[in-house]
Amino acid sequence: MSRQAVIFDLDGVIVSTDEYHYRAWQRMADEQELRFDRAVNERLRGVSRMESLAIILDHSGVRLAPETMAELASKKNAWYRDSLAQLTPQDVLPGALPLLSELRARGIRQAIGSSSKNARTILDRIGLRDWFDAVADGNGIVRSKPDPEVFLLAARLLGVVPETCVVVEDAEAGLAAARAAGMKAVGVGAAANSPLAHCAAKDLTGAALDEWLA
Ligand code: B16
Ligand code: MG
Repeated sequence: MSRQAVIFDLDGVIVSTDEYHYRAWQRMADEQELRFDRAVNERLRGVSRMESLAIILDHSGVRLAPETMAELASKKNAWYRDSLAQLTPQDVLPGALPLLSELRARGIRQAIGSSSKNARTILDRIGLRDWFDAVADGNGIVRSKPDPEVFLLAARLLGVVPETCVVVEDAEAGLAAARAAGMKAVGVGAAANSPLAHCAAKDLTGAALDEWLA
């Protein structure tokens, strides 16, 4: 199988915004007197905003009307977006730029496959927008990871068949989505030890590109 594209998850792979997500959810939880901690936050990795809120509410055994949930999610997002203003190109995770450069030199197409509706803002803040031939994100999909929709959208935007794609992910949900899309799944960071990963690395500096593209 000749690999034609690599699809990168964004948060946790190219840039680390988990701490910003964590602080914004914590603020919302404190205001609403909900139980929340870093262990619960870990479960939100790669999960959409509304599904994240549902997990947080469920953890406290709370049920809310859809309109109230929409208000809370939008408040959290406003706090989160305020913190994105701090992001700069310095926040690109180690190994990302050399890897993108090497892939481009090898003629491999590259895309973003992110659950985030803020993906384009983040790419602009960190100055990497022009490195990607396609951006598939939370705005273009109905079902988020572990559904394969975002990665299948990325393949379609790139004009390649899913079986020729490699996905790089830091979330279990993302690895499951990659497999469901028929793609090779590379686990990095928090997902490096996942049984769902076809291959793994602690971060992008440890990319064994020949193995990833095999
Ligand atoms: P937003 P990824 C995901 O991004 C994050 O990992 C996850 O924590 C977040 O809830 C989700 O995006 C939605 O983000 O609220 O910005 O739309 O890892 O898929 O790039
Ligand atoms: Mg991620």
